[in-house]
Amino acid sequence: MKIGQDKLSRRRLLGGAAVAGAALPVLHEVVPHQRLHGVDSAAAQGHGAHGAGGANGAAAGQPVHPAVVGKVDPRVNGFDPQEILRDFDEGRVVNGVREWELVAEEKEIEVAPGVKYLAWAYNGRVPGPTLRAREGERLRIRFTNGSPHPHTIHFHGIHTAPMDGIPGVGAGNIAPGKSTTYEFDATPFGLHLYHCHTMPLAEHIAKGLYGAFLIDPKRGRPPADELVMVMNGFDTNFDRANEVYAVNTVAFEYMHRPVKVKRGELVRIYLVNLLEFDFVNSFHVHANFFDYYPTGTRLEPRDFTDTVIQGQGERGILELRFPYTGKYMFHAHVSEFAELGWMGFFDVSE
Ligand SMILES: [Cu+2]
Repeated sequence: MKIGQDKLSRRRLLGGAAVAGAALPVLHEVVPHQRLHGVDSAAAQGHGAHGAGGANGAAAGQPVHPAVVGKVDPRVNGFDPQEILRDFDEGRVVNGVREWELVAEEKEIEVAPGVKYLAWAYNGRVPGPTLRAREGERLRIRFTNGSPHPHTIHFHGIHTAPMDGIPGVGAGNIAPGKSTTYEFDATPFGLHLYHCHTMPLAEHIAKGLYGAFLIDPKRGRPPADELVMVMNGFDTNFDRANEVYAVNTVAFEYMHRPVKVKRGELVRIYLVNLLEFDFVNSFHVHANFFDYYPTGTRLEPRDFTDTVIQGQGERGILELRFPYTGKYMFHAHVSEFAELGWMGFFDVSE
C-alpha cells in the first residue's frame, strides 16, 4: 500500500463516512460531488489528466455529503455485470483455428451511481470479453486499436516472444487505427488473463484494458453453474489510489441484484484479480466453504477454505455448493474495499 497524502485523505474520508453505518451511504459520502465535477473535467481531458494530480476537488476536510443515489443502469454502460457473470466468448473456429476480434476504444462508463469514468475498453466492456478455449487449440486474436493511444494485448499463457504483446517485441505497440494478429496455442489449461502492456502500465491496465482468458482442460470440468468474477477498481481522481472497488466493474452491483444460484448445485467461480494500485485483493463467502484451484492448472483443489487472497494478476477457480437457501454475502475481506463497493450477495433458491 502506498503511504501518502492521497491515501491518508481517502482513509480519512472513509473513516468519517463509516459513522454513517450502512454500506451504500458509505460510498455516496466518500464520493462527494466536488469530486464528481473533478471526475467529469478530468474525463473530458482524457489521457492528459493522468498523473497530473489535478481533478482532486475532494480534499480531506472539505464538506462531504451525499451526492449520488440509486443504481447504475446497465443501458448507460452498454454492458450488464449480471450478464458478464455468465458470458463466455468462444469466438469462432475457422479452418481449425479459434478466432476472436478485439477492438480497444475509449468509453465513458458509470462505475457507481453518478460516478463516470473515461475507461479504455476491449469490445466496449470492462472487463473485456471472457475468452474461452480448449487446451491444445490453435488461437488467433485479431486486435484493432480504435482509440487515440497506443495499446497491445498481452496474454498470459505459453507462447513465442513475438506473440507476447509487449512494446518493442514483435508488433510491439499498436498505433491508433492499426491492427495486428496474435496467434498461439491454448496452453496450459487453467484460468488466465489478458491485458494491455503499453507503458505506463498501471494506467493502461487500470483504465480497463483487461479480461479473463479461460482454457478448459481437454476433458473439460464437471458440469456447473459457472460465474466469472473479475475483481477491479477505479482511480476516479487520478491520484494512483482507487476510490471505487467492484467485481465486474459496478460497485455494489450484486448487493442490488444478488447472484442467483440453486441450492445443492455445483457453482464454479472463475476469480481474477485485476486491481491496480493495491497489492492484494481477496474473496470471502459467508456461511460456506469452497474448494480452491490456484490458476486452475491442476484438477485437484489445493485448499478448502472460505477466504482467498490474490495479488495483482493472480487468479483461481472456486467450487462450492450452497446447502441452504437464503441470501449469503460475499465480499473482499479487505474491509475498506468492501465498503467502497466490493460486496454482494448470492441468492440461493430451490
Ligand atoms: Cu493500453
